[in-house]
This record gives sequence, structure tokens and C-alpha cells, in this order.
Amino acid sequence: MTAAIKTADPNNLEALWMPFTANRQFKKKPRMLAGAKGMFYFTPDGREILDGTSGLWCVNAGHGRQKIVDAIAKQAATMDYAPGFQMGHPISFEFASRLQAILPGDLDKVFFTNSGSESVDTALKIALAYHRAKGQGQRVRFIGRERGYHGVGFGGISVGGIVANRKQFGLQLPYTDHLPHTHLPEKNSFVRGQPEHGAELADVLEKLVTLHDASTIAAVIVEPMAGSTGVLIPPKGYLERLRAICDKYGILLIFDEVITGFGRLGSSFAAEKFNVTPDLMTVAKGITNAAVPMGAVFARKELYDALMTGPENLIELFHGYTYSGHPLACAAGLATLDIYREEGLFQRAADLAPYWEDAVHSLKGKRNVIDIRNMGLVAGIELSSRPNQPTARAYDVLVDCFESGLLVRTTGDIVAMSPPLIVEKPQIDRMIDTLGKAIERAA
Ligand code: PXG
Repeated sequence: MTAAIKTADPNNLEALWMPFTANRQFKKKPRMLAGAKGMFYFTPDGREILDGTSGLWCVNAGHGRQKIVDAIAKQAATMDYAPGFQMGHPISFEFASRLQAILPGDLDKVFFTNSGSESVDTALKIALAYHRAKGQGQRVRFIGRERGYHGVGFGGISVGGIVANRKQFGLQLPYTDHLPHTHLPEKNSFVRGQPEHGAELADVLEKLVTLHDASTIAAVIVEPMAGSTGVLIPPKGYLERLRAICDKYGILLIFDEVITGFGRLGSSFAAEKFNVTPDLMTVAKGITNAAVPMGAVFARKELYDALMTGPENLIELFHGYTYSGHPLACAAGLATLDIYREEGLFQRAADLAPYWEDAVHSLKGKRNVIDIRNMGLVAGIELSSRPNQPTARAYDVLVDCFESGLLVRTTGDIVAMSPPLIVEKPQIDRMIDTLGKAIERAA
């Protein structure tokens, strides 16, 4: 008997449990994207949607790049998959070498994952393994930050600082604590770029060290610029102070650059922009222009070397994924790096940043706009909330923009924008015009 093949009903939305989505609301009135090219998405009925968010902060070189499409197709035909445990394949070494060449400071080693969440878990585990290898196995505590987003693994939600991502699940990693977030609206509203006030908030790390004792702390993890919780720009001097305090107490510093990596701030990485080098860096998203899922952890050589002891026939780090360094992801990543370099896209983002800054700050004075923040090609436009209806106003703006042909993101009542680095000035004008009108309409 042959198995019956059930024809899937293309209009049935009920099988899919959608991630981070109000499923019932969405399924009553879906918003679908069915195609993409350059700066645009296309709806199933052919409507053009200007991409104001690079998908989810990831399609930094724009959509449907032929070079990436060709690289993936060629690799799929040459070798679809090869194991990465106790076997190797050339393209993963090639991609790691190409990444190594652009890493800031003394970051030197590349460990491949498949997502930002996995990168965060990997970095936390490397930090623990490093301290243990150095005879400091009692360093098991992680310090994150309020309003930090580090993906959705148990490690990531524990060091993360978003209550909604934790309260449903109860369990978390033990031994975590959090720095205060750096959002100081009473002092820093409508600041262009880095705010003047707030560097002293890094000194709370000294207090946490006193409270827990440095000998129990493995690592501090922060996003250099907090993306998901509404574009929080680091105050001047803040990251430098965190680095200095970590150095003083032998605590590892992890930068989560899943959003800020690969050009978003007008530099290869935020570490380069702020001239502060972490011991470990997590990336994903722009590493392959989102064409194939991939993430990575970059580590200083000292961390790697600390584990390269003991008999050479033994595995040094008991960690890895079936798809670590997947050939298709590496092929997409190599082509992506080529495009970034050939088109000078990181510099392009830096060159466009002043125009972007002026454009987004022109929304000051629109109804209900209470703050605007920007850096590189990122902006957060904060709206006051409707009484007793948090998030409703921003959601109305998102829907209005989508109906008017623009994709934006919202978090709480903050509208976030992060267009592909290929954006043209008239497209920036169009984004601001559409968004401004939507904000005015969202009473
Ligand atoms: N760290 C950071 C800093 C992130 O921004 C992750 C880790 C997790 O990555 P994965 O690949 O596991 O999703 C992220 C992801 C948004 C938004 O609109 C942001 C993310 C994902 C989806 C939406 O703010 N960031």
C-alpha cells in the first residue's frame, strides 16, 4: 500500500505555530511576504513593500543578491553536506579564515553555529570551559543587563533582561545577575548618536563584584547597542568602563553583535566602532546576509589556547552542532563578504549615517513622539503609549506602514528601523514620509 499524499491546503494557516507572533490576531488578518529583491519585498498579490528593517536586522546587503544565490546553488551541487565532527570540509576553513581577517582587535578564532541564540549559548559555555581550564572552575556566574536580548535559549533568556521572554518558563540558569540598562530618557532624549550621560552605570559592575566576589563571575555579556528592546545607544565611555572593570577582575567580556555585526553601525563591528575589544563576540544574521541560517562565536586566541592542553587525541571542547559550518552557509557567507567588500557597504553605511540621522530626527514634533535615537543605519522612534494599552499605538503604526508599502519593526511602543546598507537617499525619504504619516494617523 502506498502512503497517501495529502495535498496541503495553501490557505490553511492553522498548521504553523508562528514564532514571536500574536497567532490568533495574525491568522485573522495575515500579512504575507512572498518575494524579495534589492530593497523590496513583494506581497503575494504583487504589492511592493520597502524593507525598512533588513528583514529582521539581517539582510544587510539587500535581497536576492545573485552572487549569493549562485554560490549557494553551486555548493549544493558540489557537496550538500559533510560532517564537521572529526572530519572537515575546505569551505568552512576558508570562511573562518576570511572572517578572521576582518575581526577587530585580537579576536582570532571562529566557532560556527546556526543562529544568534546558539552563538550566545556557545559563548557562555566557552567562558565556563576557559575558566575551568585555568583552574578557576568556581567562576560560574554570568552578568547580563536589563533590556538585553540574547536570543531564546535557556542561557540567553537567563542573561537577557526581558521579563516577557522569561516569565512563561520559570526555569533559568542559576547564578546570573544583571547590570541596569542605560536608557535615561530624562537626561538623554532626542540625542543624536551616543548620549553624554550614563557611563557611570558601568560602575554598577563594581558593586556586583563586591556582592558576589570576582572569583565567582565568569563573564559579562552585553549588546554594545541594544537592538531588540528599542535601540539603546551606549553612553559615551560606558563600554570602555565595562572593559576596564572586567580586566581588573579577570572577568571575560562578551559582546553580542548579532545585530551590530557586519556593517549595521557603519563599521565592520561595534567593537571596532567603539574601539573596545571583547574576549568573545557572538554574531549571526548579516554573516550570510540571512540567505542561509548561520551564527558564529569569535574568541581571543588565549581562550582557544587555554583549552588546547591535555592529550592531543582528546576532544578539547565538548560542544558543536550537526550544522556547524554547514557548506551552504559557508558558501553564502563567502559571497556575502565579497559583496560587503566589493561594494564597500560598511563604509557606505557610515557615509549615509548623517543623512539617516537628519531624516529620522525630522520626525521630532510628530504627534506622540517622545524620543528618537540613532546610530549608523539604525533608528528607534519612541511613542508614548495609549493609556492602559501598551504596544497598541506602535502596532497600529506597523500595520499602517505595511498597508502603505513600508516594513518597520516595533517593540513595545518603539518603532525600530534598520534598512539594508544599499538603501538610497530617496528611499530613506520615502521611509520617513510613510512612517511620519502613519504616526500622525495613530491617534
Ligand atoms: N542576540 C541578539 C543581540 C539578537 O538581536 C539574538 C541574539 C538571537 O538570534 P537568533 O538568530 O537566535 O534569533 C538576537 C536576535 C527584533 C528582533 O525585531 C531581533 C532579533 C530577532 C528577531 C527580531 O528586534 N534578534
